[in-house]
Amino acid sequence: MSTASMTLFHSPASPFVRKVLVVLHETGQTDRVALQTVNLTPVSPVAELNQGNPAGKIPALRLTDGTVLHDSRVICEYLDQQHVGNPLIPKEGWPRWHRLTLASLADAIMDAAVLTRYETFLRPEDKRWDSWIDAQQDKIRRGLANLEQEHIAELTAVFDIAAIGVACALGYIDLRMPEFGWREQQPQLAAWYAQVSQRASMQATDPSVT
Ligand code: 99T
Repeated sequence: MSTASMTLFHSPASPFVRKVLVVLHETGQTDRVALQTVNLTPVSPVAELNQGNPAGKIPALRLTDGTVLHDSRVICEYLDQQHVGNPLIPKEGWPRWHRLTLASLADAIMDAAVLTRYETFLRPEDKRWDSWIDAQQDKIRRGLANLEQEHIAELTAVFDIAAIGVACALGYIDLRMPEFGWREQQPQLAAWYAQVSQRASMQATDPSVT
C-alpha cells in the first residue's frame, strides 16, 4: 500500500523535476510522494497546477494540508530537511553558499536549454529568432566550459545538490539537444557524467527510458 502523503506535479522530460526526483531517491523518500504527470508548455497551462502556484510551472509539490511548494530549489531544500542522512545541501557557512552557487549555475544551464527548446520547438517557425537561440546556447557553452575548467574536483567530491543539478542539466541537453556536441570540449565533465549516470537515482529518473 502506498504511504505517499505529498503530490509532485511532474513531467519526465523536465530537468527541474528530475532534480527533485533524484533528491527523493538519494534521500530514501520516494514512497512519500505520488507523481501527477502534467503535460504543459508556457502557452498550454494546466488549470489545476495554477492553484497555489500562479506561475503554473513544474515542479510543484502539494503537501498533505494542501499547501503548494514551488520551484525546484525550494522543494529540494524542503525535502533535504525531511531525512536523517547526510544533507545534500550544506546547512551553513561557506560550503552552503559555494554549493548553492554551483547548483545555480546548473539551473542557469537548464533555463537556457529549456528556453532554446521552447524557441526551436514551440514557437512557430516563421517567428523564431536565431540570435536568441545563439545567445542561450552561448550561456550553455560558457557554463559547461566553466564546469570543466573550475569545478570537476568539487563535482567529483560529493553527489549533492550541485552535482545533482549538473547531472540533470547534462541529461536534459542530451535529451533535447542531442546534436549539441559538448563532450569533445569537456572530456572531464563527460567522464564524470558517465560515472554518475550509473547511480540508481539517475537510472531510475532517466527521461530517455521513463
Ligand atoms: O514556463 C511554463 O509555463 C512551463 N514550463 C515549466 O514549468 C518548466 C518545465 S521544464 N519548468 C521550469 O521552467 C521551472 C523553473 C524553476 N525555476 C524551477 O523549478 O527551478 C520542461 C522542459 C521540456 O518539456 O522540455
